[in-house]
Amino acid sequence: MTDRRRTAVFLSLFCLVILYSTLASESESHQDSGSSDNKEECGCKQSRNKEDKEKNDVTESEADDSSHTRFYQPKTGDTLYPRTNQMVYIPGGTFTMGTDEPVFVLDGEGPGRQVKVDSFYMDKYEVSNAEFELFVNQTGYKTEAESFGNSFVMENYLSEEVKKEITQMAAAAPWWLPVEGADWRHPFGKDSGIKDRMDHPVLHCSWNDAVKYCEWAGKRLPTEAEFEYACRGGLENRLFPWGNNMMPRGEHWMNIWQGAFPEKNTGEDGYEGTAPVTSFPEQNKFGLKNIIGNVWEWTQDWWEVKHTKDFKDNPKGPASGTDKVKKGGSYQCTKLYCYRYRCGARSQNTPDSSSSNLGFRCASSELPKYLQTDTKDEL
Ligand SMILES: [Ca+2]
Ligand SMILES: [Ca+2]
Repeated sequence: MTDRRRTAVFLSLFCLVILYSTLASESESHQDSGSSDNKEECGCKQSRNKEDKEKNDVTESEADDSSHTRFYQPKTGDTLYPRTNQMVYIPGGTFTMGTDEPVFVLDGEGPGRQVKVDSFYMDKYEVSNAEFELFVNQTGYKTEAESFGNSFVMENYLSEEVKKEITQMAAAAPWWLPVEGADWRHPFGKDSGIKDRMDHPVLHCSWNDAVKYCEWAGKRLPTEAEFEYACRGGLENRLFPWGNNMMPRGEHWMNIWQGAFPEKNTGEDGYEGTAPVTSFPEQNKFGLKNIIGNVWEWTQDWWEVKHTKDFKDNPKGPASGTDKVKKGGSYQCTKLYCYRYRCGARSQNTPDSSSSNLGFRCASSELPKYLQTDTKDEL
């Protein structure tokens, strides 16, 4: 147990303007091509167990095209909160997974390779506290963070009282702290709660917890290929689900970090922490929300970084490993630190690890009966 819980870290005057712009661009490109090592600086790799290319060809208008979206509304039943367990239909196809222009080479973002994915269903939203509470109330499930008695939280979100009790930290990412009593009901330590954040994504769920929840919901975790296919929304070689412009029409379409990380989060996108799972526009034609940003999301696959360009049919990743793949980046990611709120980006954690910026959503090959409009089944 001790070993498993090891804390594992951006015309002369005219010519001058052009020259400056070029230098700035090269500087930015140099920063982007930095090593994978700065992932710890947003906590992307941190776990309990171990310590641009923005092009002008904006295609965000396609994100308004919801004609391909088939939306499934569950029965509401006697729940205290509006249900957010709806699924959308993702028609199968072949796409370019990964990229030949990796930002973080050591993450295994490349090469771009042709991958076929069968049609499937995907949760429209990240799993919320309200949905997870239904699961716990029905099953009595205890999460791994609750069993361990602690989980990782970024220092900025802790009260002074909680910070006083911290006795250890990870050298590579000192702003990530193992907090006693942090779990899904107490996301920022024992003096915090979820009463006012029932529509926010559930936090501090390990991969193992996520699997149990999805099983209860008659679903499963998406494979990495399914997640990336759903994220890309039918667009080829784009950074974001809607295209390459980080702020389409000058608007924020995802919950990330604005300001100098980790000192200052200006919250210009409306949220310094997590956002409700229903917030922000649908990010692509599949109707998915927060598929990038807000919280990282677990996938089924074991982590590996070496990929071939060989065609793959519904890949499920390696047969075994030590870490699981997570996708989408989080509210703690900035471009200079953890530029991983891109569909082709990826990171990893051990399956028993949990933190305050990691959640999940479920997928399914078949639509659960209780989500079908012609049934009275409820969940
Ligand atoms: Ca934000
Ligand atoms: Ca997300």
